[in-house]
Amino acid sequence: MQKDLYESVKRIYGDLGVDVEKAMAKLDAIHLGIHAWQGDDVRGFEADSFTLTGGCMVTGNYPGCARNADELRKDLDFAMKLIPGHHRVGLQGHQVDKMFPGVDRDAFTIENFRSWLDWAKERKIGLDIAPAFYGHPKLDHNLSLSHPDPGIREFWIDHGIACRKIGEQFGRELGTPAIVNFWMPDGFKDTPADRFAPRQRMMESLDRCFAEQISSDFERDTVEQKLFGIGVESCTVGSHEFFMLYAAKHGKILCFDTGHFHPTEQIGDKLSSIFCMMDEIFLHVSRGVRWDSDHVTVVNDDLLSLARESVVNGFLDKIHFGLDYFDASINRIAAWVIGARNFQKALLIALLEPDCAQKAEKQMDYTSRLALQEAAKTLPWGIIWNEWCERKGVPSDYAFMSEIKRYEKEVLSLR
Ligand code: RNT
Ligand code: ZN
Repeated sequence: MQKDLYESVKRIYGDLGVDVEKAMAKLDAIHLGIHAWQGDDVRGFEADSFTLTGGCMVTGNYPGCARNADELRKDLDFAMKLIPGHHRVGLQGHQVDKMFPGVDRDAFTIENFRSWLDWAKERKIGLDIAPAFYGHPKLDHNLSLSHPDPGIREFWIDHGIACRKIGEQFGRELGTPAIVNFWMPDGFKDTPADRFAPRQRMMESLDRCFAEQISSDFERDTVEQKLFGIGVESCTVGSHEFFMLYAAKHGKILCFDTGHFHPTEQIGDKLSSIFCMMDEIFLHVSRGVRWDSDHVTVVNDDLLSLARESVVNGFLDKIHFGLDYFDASINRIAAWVIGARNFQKALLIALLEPDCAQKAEKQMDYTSRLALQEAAKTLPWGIIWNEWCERKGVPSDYAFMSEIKRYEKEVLSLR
């Protein structure tokens, strides 16, 4: 049945000049960065477990949260069996698998992350890491790298440096450079009297974090902007302008979190501007809902436009795709799987787009362009998606939940 459907749909696309085999091969080559922090509610595994701060919030109390790095790896292994393709894993700087007495985040080394490295090596996957500038008592008045107290800044600068070195080691041993993503929650609930001084301090602190040159063969620094967070409504120190210019000036990679802009802003629209002047970006693929930036991605217009702009303009090899959302009100493994597969679907839809609307546009025939853009919406891409899942040996959209339910019963519910 699926085979017959596939052959017919292949012909439908073929008539429109679309090679479905090529589209699937391109999708094969896209490696997502699966964000480990969906599995532990961004708690990390330090000796003291601090509450999540910094304007991020994980709501929900679904049973089965990973309580240590072993459980988290087990969950990731399971989730990755249900996500077609070969992917990387992104860690937060407090998702250690080992703590040493008296060693805090400012002095973490690869020894705190050794079994992550062994795990990744065995599976031949890349690892990324992001310093965790939140969920720790040293985040004071919601300020880290921009704090007026040099002692507090020092602690966080050292954490940034520590994560870069851990990333370098990941890159060296895994043969693929680690992305080390800098996002700081620094900001103000109410109107600050001085917006300039914190930004200057943040800039100086970042310069210190990045002072040591690390080969880009092993480690890549990315900087992530944000508009606002919960409790940080009036001013974020690391705003979009701040980080866009910082990245451009210092040759860093800009990270766009798709939930970090005004709700009506389309991130897809930004890519073609950025790539006129930059060569590479990192994406935190997420879904903003009103004031919150971190919902599980669904196939909505924002996601479709982001995927389309990445594919149609030929930007795929310039973008590192990472996921970033956390929901504790549903099964956490399902959250990973649903969100990752949704982004892959959006990419596939883009890879299957016929070029007739573009041709109409070149003729200045905007009426036909609109008709053809709408026509593309009813193309039977779902059949190609099912075919790809089957070829990759993963269950279809209607089948993966039963596997997750089984794991929930056998593993998660016993935690
Ligand atoms: C927060 C940023 C950041 C975090 C992670 C947990 O709004 O998006 O990337 O999600 O550091
Ligand atoms: Zn993010």
